[in-house]
Amino acid sequence: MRADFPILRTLAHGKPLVYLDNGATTQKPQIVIDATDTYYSRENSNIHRGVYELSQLATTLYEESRIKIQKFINAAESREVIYTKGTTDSINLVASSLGRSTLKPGDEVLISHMEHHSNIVPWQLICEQTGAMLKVIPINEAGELIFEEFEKLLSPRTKIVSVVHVSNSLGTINPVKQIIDLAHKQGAVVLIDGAQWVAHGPTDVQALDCDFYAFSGHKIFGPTGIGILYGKAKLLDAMPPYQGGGDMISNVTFEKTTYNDLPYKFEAGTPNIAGGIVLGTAIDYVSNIGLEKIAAYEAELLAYAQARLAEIPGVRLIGTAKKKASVMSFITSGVHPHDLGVLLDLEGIAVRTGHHCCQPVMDRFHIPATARASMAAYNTRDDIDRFLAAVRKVTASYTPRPAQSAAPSSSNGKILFPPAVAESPEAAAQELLDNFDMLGDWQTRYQYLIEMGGKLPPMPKELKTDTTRVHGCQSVVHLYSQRDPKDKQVFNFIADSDADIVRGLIAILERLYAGQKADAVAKFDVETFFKEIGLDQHLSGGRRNGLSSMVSRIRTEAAEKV
Ligand code: C6P
Repeated sequence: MRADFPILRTLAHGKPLVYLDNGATTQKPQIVIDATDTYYSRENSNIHRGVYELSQLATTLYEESRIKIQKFINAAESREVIYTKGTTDSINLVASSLGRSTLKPGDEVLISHMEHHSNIVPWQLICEQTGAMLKVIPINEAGELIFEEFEKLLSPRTKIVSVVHVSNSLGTINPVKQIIDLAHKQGAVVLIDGAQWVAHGPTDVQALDCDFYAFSGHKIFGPTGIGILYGKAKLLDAMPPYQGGGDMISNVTFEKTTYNDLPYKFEAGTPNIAGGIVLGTAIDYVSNIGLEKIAAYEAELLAYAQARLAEIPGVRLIGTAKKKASVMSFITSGVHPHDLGVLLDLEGIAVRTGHHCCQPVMDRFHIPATARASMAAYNTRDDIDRFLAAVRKVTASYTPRPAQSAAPSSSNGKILFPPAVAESPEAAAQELLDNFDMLGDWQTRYQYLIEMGGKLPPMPKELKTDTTRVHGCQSVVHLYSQRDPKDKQVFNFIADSDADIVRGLIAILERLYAGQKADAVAKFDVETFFKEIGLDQHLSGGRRNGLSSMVSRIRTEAAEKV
């Protein structure tokens, strides 16, 4: 199977790529890449509209793909398969159409504590609009849904139950069949978020008897921007359209519009035609391998990986459910997950770090983030061994920031602001550029950043408030500033973060700006500096945004504080 995925033969930081971020998106086999090429080279045209041959070809391929997907999830009819942009879009469709048209004050929508934001926020929006109430099924320390609490929360007021099949942040496989059966006894309809399941085991929506099932193409070896909402025809037929536009209508006059039949009623506008067709190719690919086989293989790989990961000193697994899919979320005692992610990347290993769009899960475990290795059928024991070796190496060699050895930034209640390191931000920038030039490759530069972060004096706890919090950063960042009492032109600041790599960036900002005149802060062209030093290219998008948020906070405070 590995041979089918060209990207798995590429290098990351000069080392063979070990891709363990399949929960975010899976890689694509050559057959899927080729199908996209074929579509745009030979089959492209709009569907359901043209009388000419090419349009009919594209329409046929698109509708044949729908049938493949119908068979793949064992839906009773192909009109129960709605093309969407992805899981998020599918859930929003149900919340907006069914939720808005049926929910009333006093009704309840039941979700679980382990939901992805895309199965929380759409329901919050609809509950706000309809007066219905959102209720949450709690989870235990292992990250399993507490079934007795679910039973207690279920009542005739429960109109919709929307739960995840497999948690993306914990790996828990939920007992969805039991959930569906119990919810049906109370007359509730049930949506299952299958984003993290479909590529990892067989799906049979009729056997499950779920009312809706949502998933994304890109997590099952297919393209991004395409997903599926399965819905029982009886329910979909009764639901009002969610979006208006071309293709979803039967007849339009200014007085009255009538709507198309299923599935088109929910597919307004020109869809992702290539995506729909190529998703069919991805489904063929995975079906030919066999989902039962994939499930068995991944279970074995997880058992191998998880037991060994848990043995590494300082590692704590978050999510230890008895029934788990191939996802390992973990934290380590010394290294912030964001720093760990950067250091693993330097070893050629791609994992995701952060809250995984599950902030309530992080809050439940009182942690800001985890590192997450999520496996797919093409991962091997060799991948796992390299990942484990890298985690061992990073955690063993990482020197946790010794709070005492760094100079405190407060003494006897007086804040010790760092002084200017050069006569102007431009001069400080030149020194930094010279330093970075000497460091050579980005591996060394990252290490240097992390070391700089380690040396940054910690910010006094009492200054870490909501007012000093800088929003827009992936990690927690606080920034406190003041004009120098002796020279009101001088801008002083300190900042801190829970991730050393971000502290390294703060150290750079301190060298540039701290102790400089406020007007020099305003004038300094930091964007050009970031380009020259290479930070614009070598930081991830999220971290670049975080850096921009810190810079704009510094500029604003330098301009405002007198
Ligand atoms: N989780 C992850 O790294 P979209 O973005 O619409 O394709 O899928 C949203 C979604 C919904 N439910 C679950 C359980 C999910 O895991 C995801 C996507 C990715 O975990 C990206 S945040």
